[in-house]
Amino acid sequence: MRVLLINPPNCGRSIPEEEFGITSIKQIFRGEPFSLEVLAGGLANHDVRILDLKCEKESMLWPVLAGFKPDIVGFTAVTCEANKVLAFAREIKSQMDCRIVVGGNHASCDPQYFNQPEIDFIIVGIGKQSFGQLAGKLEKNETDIDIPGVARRKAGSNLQFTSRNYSRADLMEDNPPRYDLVETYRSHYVLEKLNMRMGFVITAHGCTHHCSFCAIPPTTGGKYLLHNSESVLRDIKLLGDIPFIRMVDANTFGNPRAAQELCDRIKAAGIRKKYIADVRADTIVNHYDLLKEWQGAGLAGVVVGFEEVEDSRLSAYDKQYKSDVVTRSLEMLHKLGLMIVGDFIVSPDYTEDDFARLEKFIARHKIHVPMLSILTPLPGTPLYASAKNNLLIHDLDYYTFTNAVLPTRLPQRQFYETYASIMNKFHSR
Ligand code: B12
Ligand code: SF4
Repeated sequence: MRVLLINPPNCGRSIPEEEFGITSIKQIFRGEPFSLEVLAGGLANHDVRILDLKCEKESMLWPVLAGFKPDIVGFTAVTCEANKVLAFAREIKSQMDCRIVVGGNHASCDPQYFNQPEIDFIIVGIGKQSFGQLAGKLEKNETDIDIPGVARRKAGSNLQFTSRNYSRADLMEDNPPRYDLVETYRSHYVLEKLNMRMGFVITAHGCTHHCSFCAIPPTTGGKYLLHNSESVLRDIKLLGDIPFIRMVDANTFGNPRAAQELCDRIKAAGIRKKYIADVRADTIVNHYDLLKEWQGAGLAGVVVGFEEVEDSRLSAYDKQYKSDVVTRSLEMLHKLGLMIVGDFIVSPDYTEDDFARLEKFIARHKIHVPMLSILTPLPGTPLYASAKNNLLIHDLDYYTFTNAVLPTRLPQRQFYETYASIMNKFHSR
């Protein structure tokens, strides 16, 4: 089968820009559409292409469809991309005969959203194995599509969904990601500040924790699924001379024993690359020596979801640690000399004092790259269940983490101006 996998363009709308003319709140990140490369790895018997509309002009979609004539078009989408993907799917369905499949973070958390006539199948959760099985059945024109993890629309009724029990079999570790399918886009995937080429590798899916705002646990049914170290090593090598590796796990080093084993194997193989990993603050505090070992293997920086500096809010987010862990982890990271990307959540109920406290904290602890996201209840998360009746904005185009979709305590203009001024201060340094 011909399968076209599409990474949607950068999506999202901005209240600060539309309402108050504040144009500086832009979080443009870059990186390869790794989920699609992973999926392509599970489609070995098919002719697969990847179209990255974050690199190409949107208008390229049509000539590519006309030239390739796919039997299956697969879209990935986070929440703020969901509407755009539905619009593309509608247009494609009106112009050609093909099956449209959607997967990714939003489909996993809120599959019902894609219960639309233009979508044929929705893959819920990590999708390498289930998508491969689906493509196999479609190729044989089978009509009985009863595959765990695959939801489908039935005319006039709700989604029909075969539930699943996630396991390591879903990872299909013998099939590596198809890095080759994005070769033409490689020059776009750079770590901008350092102008360094960057590649993605994953060592584990899902997370060991269940923070209330987080959209990761639904992708694996709450499980933490580890790759074996051999397959990770293989993927690092497949990236050839790319010098910088972003480990895109939501929680790298979540299994310290496995993390140590991988570190030992990277050292033994003599691989010389730089790594950046997402690590929990309590992992840093409890496993300082592990980080030190990893630094010896090339770890250059960490992304840490500190989220908050106040105990009551940390506890409301179900982070499972207190603010002293945040400060201790920062001391340890500075002692090691690692680059620190610190994620913080700005709650819509922030006062000027809260903003000032956060700003002071970031400056005092010399966090190199602070990232400030506005608390956003994503459908499918525990936070959404508790906050949905208070939502001011339901249009998912605004679910970019840079808009307050819940009411702000400060007047909106003041909220956004304060938020923007802190971001600008840190990012202009
Ligand atoms: C790398 C990354 C990016 C990259 C690359 C993404 C890309 N597609 O180009 C960049 C930097 C561009 C990016 C951008 C953004 N990101 Co981002 N990103 C990630 C990150 C760190 C890793 C994603 C990844 O590669 N995972 C590994 C792959 C293998 O797993 P996966 O994506 O879950 O894919 C599996 C399944 O979901 C499924 N699947 C996925 N797609 C499809 C498609 C089909 C057809 C099928 C069948 C199955 C399927 O199968 C895959 C393989 O098993 C995640 C956090 C995380 N650790 O997961 C955040 C994450 C996905 N990003 C997030 C967000 C919010 C954003 C941004 C809005 C920016 C921001 N403020 O953070 C923008 C969105 C872009 C835009 N404005 O439109 C959120 C999404 C939450 C949500 N539901 O909205 C996440 C979860 C992080 C978080 N803080 O919560 N991101
Ligand atoms: S925020 Fe981080 S630690 Fe919490 S559930 Fe999500 S990935 Fe895991």
